[in-house]
Amino acid sequence: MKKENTVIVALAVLAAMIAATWLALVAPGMTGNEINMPRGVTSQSASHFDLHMIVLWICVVIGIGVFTVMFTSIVLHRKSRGAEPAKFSHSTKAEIIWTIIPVLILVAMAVPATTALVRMEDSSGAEMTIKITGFQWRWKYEYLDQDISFISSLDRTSNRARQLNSGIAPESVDNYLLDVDHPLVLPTGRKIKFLITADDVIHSWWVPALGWKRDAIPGFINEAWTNIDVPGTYRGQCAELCGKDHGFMPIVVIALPEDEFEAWVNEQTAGKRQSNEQGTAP
Ligand SMILES: [Cu+2]
Repeated sequence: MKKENTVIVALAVLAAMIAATWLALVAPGMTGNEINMPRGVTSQSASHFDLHMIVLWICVVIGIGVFTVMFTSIVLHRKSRGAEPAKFSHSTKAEIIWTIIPVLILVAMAVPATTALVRMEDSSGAEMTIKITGFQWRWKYEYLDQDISFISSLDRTSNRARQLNSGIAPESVDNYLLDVDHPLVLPTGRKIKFLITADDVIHSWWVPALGWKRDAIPGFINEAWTNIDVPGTYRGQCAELCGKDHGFMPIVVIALPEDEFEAWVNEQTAGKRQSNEQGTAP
């Protein structure tokens, strides 16, 4: 086998691998058909995205290297070209190399991963706390510092449209199955701690833009936190199969700037104060 041939085939395979990777990972982003995970709107989601990209590119480089060697070998050292297989069965040197290199790669990836994980678990210094309880098939939100609580269920329009023979085309409903009657309203720029639990079966509270999901387990309280950077409406769903209406318990988070959030809190508590003064239940 001529050495130049090996180099030419290896370069051709390498170019094909890089082109395929570019088409799969980079090109979709340029055409707006991104297949990557979203960057989210919190510092946590940004660090998870960066971590994901670091690991992805490490895997891509390894994949390109491995497939280049593999396809080059398949093409150049095939039986029809008269290639003779090597006769050795063990190589201590090769075994040491293919053990040490992956270990080093794994250790290098574990450092940023562990840092992100430790940060994710650290809800200290939170400025407000919200208790989230999953029910079949709705969410209850309790603002422990503001004395506000409400149940958030699938919005009426989606709920009507989803009924058998409703006569309402799901396509005609805005945010079909992704809207709720009472969204969770949160302030931006504030560290918010969540206490997540469930009342009946296991649910999972998941809003992709926040960068994490947490199981809601009866009898357990799971902690999580967020600090939203960008005001907006963020949607999510229950992410743990929890029964027949699992697909009908969406989550909507509305992130408001600090002053608008305070106004919302005042509005909620004013209604409560008024009904207390009138001697009626809130
Ligand atoms: Cu569920």
